[in-house]
Amino acid sequence: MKNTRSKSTAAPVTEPRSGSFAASHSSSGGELHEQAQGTHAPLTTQQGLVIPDNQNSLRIGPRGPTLLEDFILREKITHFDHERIPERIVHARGTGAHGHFELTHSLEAYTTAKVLTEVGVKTPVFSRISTVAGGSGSSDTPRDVRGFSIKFYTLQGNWDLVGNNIPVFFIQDAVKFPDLIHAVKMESDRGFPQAASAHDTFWDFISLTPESMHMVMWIMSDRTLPRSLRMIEGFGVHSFRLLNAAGDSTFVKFHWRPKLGLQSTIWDEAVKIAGADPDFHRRELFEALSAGETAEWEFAVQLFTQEVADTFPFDHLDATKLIPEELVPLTVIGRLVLDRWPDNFFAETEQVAFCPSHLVPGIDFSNDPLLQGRLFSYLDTQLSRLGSPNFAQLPINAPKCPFAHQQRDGHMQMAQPSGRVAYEPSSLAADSPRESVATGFISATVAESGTKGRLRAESFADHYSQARQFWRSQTGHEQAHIASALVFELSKVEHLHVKLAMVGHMRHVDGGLAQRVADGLGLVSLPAAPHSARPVQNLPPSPALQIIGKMKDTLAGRCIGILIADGSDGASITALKKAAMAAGATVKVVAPKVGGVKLADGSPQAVDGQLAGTPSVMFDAVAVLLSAQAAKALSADSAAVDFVRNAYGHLKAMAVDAGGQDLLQTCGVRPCAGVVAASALEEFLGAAKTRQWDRERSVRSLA
Ligand code: HDE
Repeated sequence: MKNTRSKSTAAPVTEPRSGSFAASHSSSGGELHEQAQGTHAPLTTQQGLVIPDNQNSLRIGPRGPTLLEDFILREKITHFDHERIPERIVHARGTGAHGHFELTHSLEAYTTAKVLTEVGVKTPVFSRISTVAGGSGSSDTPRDVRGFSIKFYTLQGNWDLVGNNIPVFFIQDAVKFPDLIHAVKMESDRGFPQAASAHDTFWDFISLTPESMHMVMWIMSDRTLPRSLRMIEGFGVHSFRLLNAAGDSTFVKFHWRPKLGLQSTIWDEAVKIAGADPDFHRRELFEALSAGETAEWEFAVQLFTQEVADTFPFDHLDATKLIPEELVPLTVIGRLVLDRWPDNFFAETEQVAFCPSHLVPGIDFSNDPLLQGRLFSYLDTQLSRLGSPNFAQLPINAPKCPFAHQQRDGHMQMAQPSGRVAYEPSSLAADSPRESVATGFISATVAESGTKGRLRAESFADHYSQARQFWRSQTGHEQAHIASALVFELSKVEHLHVKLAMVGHMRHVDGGLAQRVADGLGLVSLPAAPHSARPVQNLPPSPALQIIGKMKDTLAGRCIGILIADGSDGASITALKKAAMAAGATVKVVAPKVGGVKLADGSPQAVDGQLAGTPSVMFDAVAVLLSAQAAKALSADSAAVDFVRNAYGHLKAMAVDAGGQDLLQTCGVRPCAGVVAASALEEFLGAAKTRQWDRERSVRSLA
């Protein structure tokens, strides 16, 4: 932490430390201090005391005991001992970035929230994208929902939109959330598996919770395997209300649509990425922002009245349901741009405190029982995580508009309010803050009445129709991935009755799906379907629910890996690099040694990654440009063979020269769509924009 100690009063940075170890030996301490001479502020304790020696603790004699008196050692170690705060019980693993939101279309007719009415105004934001089940040190690519939270620092106070990359949720009532999370997290007795839903307790809970079947379809799809944090959609999930100046309210659902399009990895790839680079998503965003790129989304709304909602074949207050775009179209109203990596991960990404209850005038909650429960949970969790009711004073959480309240004291109070008035109203301080009905937050005036009880609405009882709609909306490739994911997950379940119960539920979704999963599990017969409270409806397919249909025809955000070795042809490398970068891709060169290679003409070529540490799962498409001699040598190197086989198996475009072709042959890769000559640059770059889906059945058995 830096302080304001002025240079003139600062002690010299490097003073001779006679008798100390560092002074008489050229250890790292001695050398570093020499290099640093005159360029750094002096290191101090938290109290501002300059530290003369940061390499040795205070002891009696060079080999004697350490003294308890060493308050500098104790301050440093004590601080270190307390450097972790409790991680989030869910969404512990997250990546954050700063940016802004710009409104392009005013919702003035619907709301008084300035952030949604003042076109062109750039509202600063901080966003955090997370996985749900794993701990903060878990990998980036498990099969999991992604949290997508945005804190808008608006002129009327902070607005937190705390959503997910999936528009529906597992449960209808907040009271089930602890059960759901206990079931999906590591099992209580054994402490595993980490960040994985493929285990008994999760599927046991799900099999007994029919309302989760729609969400199950989403989590078994490739939506839970994003290619990049910049390539996910986002959803506010619940219905909210917008309130206009007249006090009229309109329901709204919030959507984020990624500029780079929706893209996912495939399961085998995601598993291998977790080993190759557990920070795959965090690193990708870091590198993109560092290179001056951005992460961008369109912000869109679905607006509807109670009268329109009454015509839906489901209840919009039920968070296990979505409103198909075909039923209520999306209106794009703005753009979110993330362009700045935080200065400090802990201070910003870890300490940021999102609460769905952080609202601005003109936006209000609906009665969705899941949302209602969340309004309590988040403030409570921040108190436990951040340890103080003063968490809003942390720079990442503080509003950027004027604020004034009478809340005082408490653990880690940073402000020093003056004066004797800490209450409202007061006649003693003329300038003390007062309530303001004209600009304040007003709740929607909604009449509520009813019998008190632990109730669930009848309109929440249809658990399968939208699950079926989701299934029927997918392409054949996506259906195969969903069926295979169910087989994979249930194959990890030890209890047969749980597997049978899940296949039974699938019968309500689609008979063919149930049969495919049963076959994949090796069941001899189809189990009975459970009782369904409502007949399952055949809702019309919604193509907007696909991923493949939403991939964009672009190389932006995609990364091409070129495998080379000594003797590779420099001209081919340069031509490929140039064309790929001109088309918007990034390019990384991989070789057996990170020190570089000697090209065919004897010139040196720098490389970005060592082959053994940079497998092809890091890339969206690959090129293999090798001399005949290098191809022969690499055919005996498993890293090279895996590079080729995995790129092929993960349905990637591949460009090869003659040497590359030799290696492909050794790896058993035959010429097929998407495997092209390195000279056919245009064809290769076209294929690199997508996956070669038709190849899949020839490389993998799918359910
Ligand atoms: Fe959360 N959720 N949640 N959740 N949630 C938390 O708050 C909770 C739900 C979501 O990047 C916790 O600060 C309950 C739905 C995100 O910091 C906690 C229920 C959706 C994040 C909590 C839900 C979400 C959280 C843990 C059922 C999508 C990460 C740490 C009623 C709309 C925020 C924290 C970040 C985090 C409670 C369900 C999204 C415990 C009780 C539905 C993106 O308060």
